[in-house]
Amino acid sequence: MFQPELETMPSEALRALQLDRLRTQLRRVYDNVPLYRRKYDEAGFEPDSLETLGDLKRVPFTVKDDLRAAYPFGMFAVPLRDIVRVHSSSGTTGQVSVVGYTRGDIERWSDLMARTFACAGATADDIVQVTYGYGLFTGGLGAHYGSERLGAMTIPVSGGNTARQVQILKDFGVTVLACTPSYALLIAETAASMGVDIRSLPLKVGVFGAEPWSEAMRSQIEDALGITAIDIYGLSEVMGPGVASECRHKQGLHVFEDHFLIEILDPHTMEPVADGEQGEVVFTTLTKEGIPVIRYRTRDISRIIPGECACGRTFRRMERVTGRTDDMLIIRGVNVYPSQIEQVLMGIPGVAPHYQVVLGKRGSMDTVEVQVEVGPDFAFDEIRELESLQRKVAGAIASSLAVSVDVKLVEPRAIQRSEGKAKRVLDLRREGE
Ligand code: DLL
Repeated sequence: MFQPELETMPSEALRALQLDRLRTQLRRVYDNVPLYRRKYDEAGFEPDSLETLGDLKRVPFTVKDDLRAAYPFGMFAVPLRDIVRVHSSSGTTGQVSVVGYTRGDIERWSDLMARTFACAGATADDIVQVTYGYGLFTGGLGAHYGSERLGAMTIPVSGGNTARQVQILKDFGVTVLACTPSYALLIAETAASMGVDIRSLPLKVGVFGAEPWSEAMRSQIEDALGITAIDIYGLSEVMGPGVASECRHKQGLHVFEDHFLIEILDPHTMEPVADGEQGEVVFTTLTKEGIPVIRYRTRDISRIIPGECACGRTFRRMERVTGRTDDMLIIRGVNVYPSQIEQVLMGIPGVAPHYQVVLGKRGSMDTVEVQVEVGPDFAFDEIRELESLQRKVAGAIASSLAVSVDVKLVEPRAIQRSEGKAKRVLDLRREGE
């Protein structure tokens, strides 16, 4: 562990620390950010009136539109001269949100990312290839500072140029790879086409996140690269990567609760769900100075995994994020996340781990087509085999998810590869796409 005294804190002490930090944080946002002052005044919420963590339910939410409306710096809680860095959310639609970090924020973020690498089993002896994009995206620089803080040798490759990624992995004897899970698969695929046996390299662990991925995808990646794959989670508005991380037990992601308060709420009623139930993840930052967020609605769906973890960390664990409320497909009334489709696809022999869900329209009817690549050894011109596999895929989706979708098998490499976050849903119903 990178900070064992904090990571194993008894839960009573942790709750007391959280309450203390929360009270300070509420006072700071009320005094320094007009949006919070206005919201709290309107709701009749007096920041100093918070006496227990349970009182949090009286505090108004913060949503992505608040950050967008405040573009670029309107929600910063410190003067701009105290901000030493900005990043932005990847925002595929509309205005991006800009987040600012004080020197103290960068310090804490570095510690939390060092914790993340340590959670994955990395130490100062490791050689870390950072393949998350450097730039406004939080992935690259976040991982970079954490890896350096841990004392590991850090290679700032950033994303792209996959052949060079493979060359560096091999030549530098890289032991830890940090990138999106979909890019890890592309690296494996590229290595194979270059004649590099990636499984025999010193690479032993992957620190993967920034997009939803299924347990079945994890097995595929672990198998293709010959490594242990660890899920890491975070979001720009809350800090970037380093909000939660799996440990070597891979039984959910420890939320770094000394810095972030997690709530799981029913996305319709916004009431807490019962322990262990799924809901929308809502975070409150407890130590951020540049742009604290209070009860920020992430739209990510997860649940708290009850019980203790064998690693000894006392921070509660959230389950891997299945998807975002805005990625959820409603297929003939059934709610489905692309990652659930992925989980089914990955269990079918002959199918490759590359897929896309294409939404279209036939007349006034919405259509859903799952396009998935066949494996490299599949005889694509054998019509009968193709049809049989197609039926098998459609049948597996129907029986696991209770929805019927059109399935289209496509040739190897027909699905566009991604060097960052994979685009799993292609919506042709919208104009301009
Ligand atoms: O993706 C931060 C990050 C970088 C996390 C590198 C992990 C590794 P954003 O670009 O703001 O920040 O996107 C945040 O990505 O709300 C989730 O929907 C999704 N996401 C992030 N990590 C995971 C994960 C970074 N492990 C949004 N599993 C979040 C599923 C994830 N979804």
